[in-house]
Amino acid sequence: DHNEHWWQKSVVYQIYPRSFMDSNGDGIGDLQGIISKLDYLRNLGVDVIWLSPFYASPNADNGYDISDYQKIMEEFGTMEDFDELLKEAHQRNLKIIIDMVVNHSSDEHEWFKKSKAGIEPYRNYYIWRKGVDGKEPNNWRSNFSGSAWTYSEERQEYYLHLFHKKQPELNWQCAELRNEIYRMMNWWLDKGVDGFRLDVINYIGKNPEFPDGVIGKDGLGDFVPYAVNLPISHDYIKEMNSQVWHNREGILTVGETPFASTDDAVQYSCLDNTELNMVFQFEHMDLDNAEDGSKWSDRRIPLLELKRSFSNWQRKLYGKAWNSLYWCNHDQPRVVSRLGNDTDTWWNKSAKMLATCLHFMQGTPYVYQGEELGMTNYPFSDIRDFRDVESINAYHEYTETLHVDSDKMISYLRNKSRDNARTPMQWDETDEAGFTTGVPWMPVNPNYKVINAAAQIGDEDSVYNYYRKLISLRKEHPIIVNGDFELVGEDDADVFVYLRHWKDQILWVACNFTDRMQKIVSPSSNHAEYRKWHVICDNYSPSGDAFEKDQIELQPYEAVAVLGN
Ligand code: TEU
Ligand code: CA
Repeated sequence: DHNEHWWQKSVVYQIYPRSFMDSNGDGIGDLQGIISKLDYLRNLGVDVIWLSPFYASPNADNGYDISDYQKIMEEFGTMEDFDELLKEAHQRNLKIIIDMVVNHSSDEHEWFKKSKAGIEPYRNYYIWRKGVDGKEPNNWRSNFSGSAWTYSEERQEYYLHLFHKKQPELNWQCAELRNEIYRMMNWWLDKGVDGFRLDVINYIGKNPEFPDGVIGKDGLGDFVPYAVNLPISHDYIKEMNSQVWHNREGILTVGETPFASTDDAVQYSCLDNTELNMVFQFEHMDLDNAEDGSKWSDRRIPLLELKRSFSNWQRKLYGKAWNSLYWCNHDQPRVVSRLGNDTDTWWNKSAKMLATCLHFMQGTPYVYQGEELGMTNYPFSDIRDFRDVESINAYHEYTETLHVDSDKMISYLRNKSRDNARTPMQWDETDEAGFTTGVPWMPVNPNYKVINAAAQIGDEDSVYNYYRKLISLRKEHPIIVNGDFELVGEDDADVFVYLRHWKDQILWVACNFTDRMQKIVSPSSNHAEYRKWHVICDNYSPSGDAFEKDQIELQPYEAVAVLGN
């Protein structure tokens, strides 16, 4: 009655190579560094590795600006290193999916240089427009601040870039370009990679009229209605599916889709397998945005809104499409700081609680490097501490143009900056957390002597071993993969409780998001039809206990999962 796919039962681990492990002391993580940690990942129990970009790049956006899709970034190693990584991973039963950034390339890609020079067929590979009255073709704002158009003296036209000006948008209307991309993707699959994470894949189709967008506080306009989730993007994705992986076995595809609604996602990740296997949606990650929708704020996500959002996604996709589950990636602050409590007292418990809350929902869980150790946000205090172009540009725009107080802006960045995710992985308590023998490209979080892998692997009570347990429970209980979802107590602003049902089983999950005790009603009192209840996971006790009480008191940040049948 159900047809499970391997990727529905899998857990994916994301590696941001620059910050994972440095093998040669230059302060930059690399492919040999990753190879040296494959046994660590095997032990954690994950099935798939997602590698953030490792291709040739001038690094305006840490590799999300690719200058050659078939070359390895020199700092990361060689193609031989990549082949070795793939082989070593496969020997350990780990699959590798690679990050495909094909909405844009680097301006240093040969295609762009030739396009700029007007050479066929490249002329039309990017989105070029004449200016209007000596100004930009329209009012669109780039995601990294300022206009989304930059003028080329050489071509005497503007090109579109929804991100950095060194990330020109590729023109998906151009069939030669599309075929060139499919050829390149097939080349990687022929090499043996197991699939793709597709960067902003819902941005590839643009409205050819390029209308002005609604103006915000910076005087620039919003491109989203004209460049995100357009119907034509579905056509391109369907074409990519049929040209690249449709006739291959064992491939996993996940599309990064900011601003996707549940309806959009039902199309992108429909179980009919004509587009992608799953998406990364952003709704739950955008709940702490400022009032005007912009990213920069010092707010926290209200639990009621978080519950409403998850519940909506769990229910709308059920039986139709597939979602990914994530708290963290290289663009997001650390979840234990964001939604938990990273003080010494509650750090361990709240990191486990958040993991529990996410991992018992339906979808494919993603673990971002260091999340399994409960790594925290960085104590940023000065703009010079930041490396990320998004943060640095936003700081200048907010303090210089919008006249936001600089301390205020630093507090926004401390809350939301992508650099929180990019500090080096904390391997052990030696200098630079064992990440490098040299000077790391970005400072190590000063808490590495307490929070590190070496300290956690042998400690039964560690966040790491709790993640191991969650990952193995998913393999043990099909209800976690297949069950439907019911939110319990939607108006409770302190505790997140939900039920999953599957065949003759029920799974009850309760998570206390506060540092206070919380009284709640036990599932056994409302669901007498199930006779036997037992705890399969609890961050306060080793579990296995029978479970019959009517009223339960959850400890601060307690999370408990109970199976009934
Ligand atoms: O991210 C897409 C994206 O929209 C992000 O810029 C996101 O909005 C932002 O990080 C949150 O403020 C992808 C990649 O994941 C990101 O690292 C790249 O910078 C971006 O695309 C451009 O390639
Ligand atoms: Ca290195």
